[in-house]
Amino acid sequence: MSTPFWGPDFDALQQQDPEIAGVVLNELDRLRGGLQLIASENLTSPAVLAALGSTLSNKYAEGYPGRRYYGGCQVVDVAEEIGIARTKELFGAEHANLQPHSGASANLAAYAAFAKPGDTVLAMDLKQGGHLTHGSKVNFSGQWFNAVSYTVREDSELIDYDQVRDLAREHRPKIIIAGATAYPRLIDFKAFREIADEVGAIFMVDAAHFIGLVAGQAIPSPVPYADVVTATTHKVLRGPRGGMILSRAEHAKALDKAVFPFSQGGPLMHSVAAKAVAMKEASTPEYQAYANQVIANAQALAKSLEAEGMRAVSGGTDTHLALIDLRPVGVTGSEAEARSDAARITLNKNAIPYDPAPPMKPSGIRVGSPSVTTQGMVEADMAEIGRLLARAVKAAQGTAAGDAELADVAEAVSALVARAPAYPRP
Ligand code: DSN
Repeated sequence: MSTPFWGPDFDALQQQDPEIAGVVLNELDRLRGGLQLIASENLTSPAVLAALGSTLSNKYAEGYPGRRYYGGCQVVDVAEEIGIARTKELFGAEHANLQPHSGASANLAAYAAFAKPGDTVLAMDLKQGGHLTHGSKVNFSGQWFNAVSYTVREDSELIDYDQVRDLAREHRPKIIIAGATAYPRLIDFKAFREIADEVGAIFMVDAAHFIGLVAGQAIPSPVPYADVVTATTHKVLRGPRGGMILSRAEHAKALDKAVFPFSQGGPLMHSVAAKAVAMKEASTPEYQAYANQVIANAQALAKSLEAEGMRAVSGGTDTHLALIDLRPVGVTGSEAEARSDAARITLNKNAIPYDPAPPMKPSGIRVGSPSVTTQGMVEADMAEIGRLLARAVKAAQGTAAGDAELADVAEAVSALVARAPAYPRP
């Protein structure tokens, strides 16, 4: 290496643009000063951040390694080749594409590879834990495709596989999608595969939420069952914000073409390189221990909230997130989100299955353990977080007593995060 590293230079940013430098510092302070319980977020490593903040951001590299539409790609090719090899190895996948800019872009490409506008797709209802790209009417998936939705059972709040089979037989979808954003339980990929085979559908798994748990071998993998697995790289997996696609070799060409040139132009090579770094990190025994701890922590948090009178949807969790029904404590999800925010606990309001309340004032919250587990928290910390969160949720914000309680909880949160800080100071 003859050239010195020319990476993130925070002094230069502070000198040239103090306003944006201030935003960057304020966000770091926010992360350090509170608890991040948003199930889809995590705290990436300094190594991932270094790759993201590198000159690889400059390079146009439309195409794929060795087959680019620009000169000068010989260096970034190496990053993508390493990233693809690591990803295939980590997930035992025959093919990997690291270029999707996001999970939504990965899903768009997967649809494009296997279906034409007007075709039928079968996926989980957004209101019951699915995703916008699983057929919502406000999204391309619901406008360009005939989207049919399956639900969870009202009694168990688990996916109704009998209903999935019935709908598949009735509608003969081109693609059947498994995967969700607010489903706390394991998904039976074998059952989905059998249904897809019976009706001749492509089986796609949107593993964005749980792919990091698969990487850490903490839950079963969809890769042996699915034709295509789409995912994000920034959730439990703890990589840069972005998407990826895994598939069987037979679908490689169609998927690569659906990413570029069909739905994207130049890949974000700094992000592709950062994804490669994340795959290396996720291949270690330390990461496997992390993934298992993520689940143990989510379970401890759900238990603690239940002890405080709330209800965990489906009775608990097998993953990194829990969906909490707040009706037993008489608080809406929006109130809980605002109160938690005031107590420096960040989470999101969320609809629960068969929610009688409107989407902007749903009955629940979604909590997740990826970020706090990265900070080194364990079950005992999660029990404490549960107690603090319950105090915040129940505090009557806007009254003197409620606001004092929230200030008190915020102080306790500060003390807790001081013991296990995010991005500890050197
Ligand atoms: N918006 C993400 C989440 O929070 O689950 C999914 O894309």
